[in-house]
Amino acid sequence: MLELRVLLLLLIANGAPVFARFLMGDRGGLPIDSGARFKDGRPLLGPGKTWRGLIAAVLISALAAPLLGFSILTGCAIALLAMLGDLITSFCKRRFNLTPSSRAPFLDQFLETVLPLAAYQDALGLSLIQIAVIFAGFVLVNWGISPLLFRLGVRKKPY
Ligand code: CTP
Ligand code: MG
Ligand code: K
Repeated sequence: MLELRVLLLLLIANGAPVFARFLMGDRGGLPIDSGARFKDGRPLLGPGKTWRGLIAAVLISALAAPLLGFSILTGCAIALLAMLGDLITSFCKRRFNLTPSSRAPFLDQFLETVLPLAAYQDALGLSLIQIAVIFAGFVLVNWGISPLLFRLGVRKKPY
């Protein structure tokens, strides 16, 4: 089922940075914004956006993609677009004065799923309804498993 395969790829791409931090710890994750601040004085992106997370997303998605019936290239591109969406989200959260790692329901999940889906809509043959279903599934899975991953020590926040 296409929707399920795409949903799994997006969960893997967006989950990879969290697992990379869990496995390797807080040290060693070089912030993408190098600690820079925007003209409003707040972090450009924040310390939660690291090169390690971005690289982990691309590498793990490249490995997972063929298992889900996608090419390695598609896996890399979907992961890169998901990470781009995630970075844009963090940039916007900081501009809205939301502190790093704060909870922003739906906003936290929106661009990291919808940006890659919109870019790959034609290539994957997805309808707008299917994109909405995948986004809803992504939000539901996050709500379902984030508290569990928090209790297991994988996530730093229960969301
Ligand atoms: N992460 C990372 N590199 C990335 C994205 C995420 O290392 N490019 C790791 C960080 O440890 C981050 C965690 O995954 O704290 C959870 O990611 P996310 O929820 O996207 O970031 P937040 O910490 O919540 O930051 P923000 O408020 O900017 O969304
Ligand atoms: Mg978060
Ligand atoms: K996010």
